[in-house]
Amino acid sequence: MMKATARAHTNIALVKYWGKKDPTLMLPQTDSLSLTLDRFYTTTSVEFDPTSAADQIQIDQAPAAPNVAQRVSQFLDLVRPQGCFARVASVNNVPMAAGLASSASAFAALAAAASWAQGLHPSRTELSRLARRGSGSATRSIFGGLVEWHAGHDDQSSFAEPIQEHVDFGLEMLAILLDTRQKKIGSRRGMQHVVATSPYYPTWREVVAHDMAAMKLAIAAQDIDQIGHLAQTNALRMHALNLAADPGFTYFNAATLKAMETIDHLRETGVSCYYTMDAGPNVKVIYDRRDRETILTALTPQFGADHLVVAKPGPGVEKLTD
Ligand code: 2P0
Repeated sequence: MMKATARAHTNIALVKYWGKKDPTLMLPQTDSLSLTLDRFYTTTSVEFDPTSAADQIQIDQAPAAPNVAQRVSQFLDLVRPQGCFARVASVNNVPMAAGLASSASAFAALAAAASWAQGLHPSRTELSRLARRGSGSATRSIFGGLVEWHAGHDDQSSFAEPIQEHVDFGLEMLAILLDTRQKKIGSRRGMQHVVATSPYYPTWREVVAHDMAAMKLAIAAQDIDQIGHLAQTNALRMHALNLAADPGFTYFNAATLKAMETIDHLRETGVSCYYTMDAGPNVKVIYDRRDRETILTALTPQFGADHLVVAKPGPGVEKLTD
């Protein structure tokens, strides 16, 4: 039976990946560092069928769009047994309309399921390198907790490894789900445009080198205030690259700016909380779990309880039994 099912959780970067140096091998310009979350994940089954004439790819119980199916098939070409097509069924567990659906959990789960379905036993480092070929951020979703992706210089040297797989202090993240109707520039296109046209790109590389070192020190010290401060500054500098591109663009909308202002204000009143944003308008809040109720109480009147999702550090990729 050439079938396996894998589950992988999404991750949010505290030091962002934003640019490739090799789009074919998917080598990033810089290292990055993330937190894997328990709340958002993808479950994917892969079954190789020697009698099948084409890949069949289902996402959330519907046939995948042609461009998505092509991306999955091209990824499977890296690992499939010679000339053998696959049935793929993938389900995303993310809150409705969250805009948090992530290629990170999707390609991490696909890399594992496609390998395990053939009876292969790759190391997690090998799985991380394989997941990278599907989507950069998937490199990190093979592991749980706090994870570092080494940029590397070739296929062999670009992989993630855990810094602290079981986070033993109070670090937590809360997603503020905002209006996701805004037309979005895909990450791949956004970062490529920034590398090509943003005059701040050389400075960004220096920023990341500094932030990686400082973030690892803050994690070792379990200093959530410093982790949050570094993550917020790093996120703002990533988004500054976009504003400074030619033409400039942004993932923020009015609600994003309002949420940023609310978090900054809450912090000024003495609650340690910080924000980070990715390739979309949603805002993620970084804080110590002991402040969770205070923060939820402060945010609920403005955003509504339905739009606030608490996430804890989550696990690495897992094999599910069918
Ligand atoms: C990150 N993001 O480090 C950054 C921060 C979004 C903003 O990685 O082209 O879907 O597949 O490598 O991984 C999102 O980009 O892009 C991302 P590809 P990916 O999490």
